[in-house]
Amino acid sequence: MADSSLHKVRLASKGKQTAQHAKNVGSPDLLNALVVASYGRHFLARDAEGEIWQVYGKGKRRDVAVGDEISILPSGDKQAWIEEIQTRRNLVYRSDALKSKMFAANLDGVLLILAISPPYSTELLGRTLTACKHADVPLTILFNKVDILEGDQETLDAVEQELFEITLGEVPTHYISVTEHPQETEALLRPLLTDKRTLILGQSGMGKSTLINLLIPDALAATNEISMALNAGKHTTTHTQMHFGDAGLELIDSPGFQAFGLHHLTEADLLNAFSDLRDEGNKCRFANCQHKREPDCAVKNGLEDGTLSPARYELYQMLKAELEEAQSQY
Ligand SMILES: Nc1nc2c(ncn2[C@@H]2O[C@H](COP(=O)(O)OP(=O)(O)OP(=O)(O)O)[C@@H](O)[C@H]2O)c(=O)[nH]1
Ligand SMILES: [Mg+2]
Ligand SMILES: [Zn+2]
Repeated sequence: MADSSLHKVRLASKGKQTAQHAKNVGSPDLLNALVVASYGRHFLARDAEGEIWQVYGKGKRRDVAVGDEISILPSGDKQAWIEEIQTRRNLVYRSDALKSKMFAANLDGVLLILAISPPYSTELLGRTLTACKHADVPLTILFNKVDILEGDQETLDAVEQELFEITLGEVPTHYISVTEHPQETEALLRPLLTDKRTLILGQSGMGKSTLINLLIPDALAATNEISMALNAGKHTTTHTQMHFGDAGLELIDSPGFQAFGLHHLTEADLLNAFSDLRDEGNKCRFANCQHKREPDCAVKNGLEDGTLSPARYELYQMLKAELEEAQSQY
């Protein structure tokens, strides 16, 4: 049986954040606020009274993510400067060409939405596994649009097999149809998401916004209002935004083209997410074995005798090559 470390997630840090509910005692002019939307250069933040501020940072204070707790200094009509960013309990990055940029912080979980159409990417799955492992955030997979596969048990079985293989069966995976079975979807997800802050991730068209609108009916109106104001069109999400529902439900919608950035990881970090390969690799004859053509390679042997997953091996080699490429640029 493979290492189950993917599942060992830190639970101690869960629970409500209360910092933003109090006025900043040290400096009477400062307000505590929560970053609820990111437009790249500027951000929206919500204060304890629920007022929304357009906030800007200078220098390092420009590096904020949705979910950050910040102190703001009002500068005018609902505009404010970011004065301080509170320590984060976790942070995930998105990638932008060769750089990783801050994406979302202080998360209780990530929900990755996959579907058969448009076809899901195992690469995004591999990245998400690695990023969640590194940030110590629990991951759940939702395979959406099962209605499309009605009567095609063979494809559904193949999908289940592939997802199980890549996740080593250690990531809770649910098969749903948001549009055709909304009640079942809601009954499944409400208990999982209540009183939690969850980043919803997935390629464009997987159904992220549809799901958020099912769980938080006001979300659509709010999103459309902002999209119209920015002339960005209605159906595709163009920025990262947090939506608030009943019972402490917080869902972060994000544009589908975002991939998790992993350029900040070291090779050891990557191996932590592929601990099955790391553990087997420790048995290779050469300490620096690349698991390609070396003799007495325990990884190659494991792939041949079926104890290791070829799909995971390929993902690992791809991400490793990418890290090496990124590191050679600095
Ligand atoms: N057949 C089927 N279609 C669905 C289901 N869920 C969502 N869709 C459709 O998939 C399309 C894309 O849904 P969105 O919610 O906009 O997808 P998204 O993931 O937010 O996409 P981006 O904002 O571009 O990242 C819409 O036309 C939805 O109606 C489902 O369960 N079954
Ligand atoms: Mg969307
Ligand atoms: Zn080897």
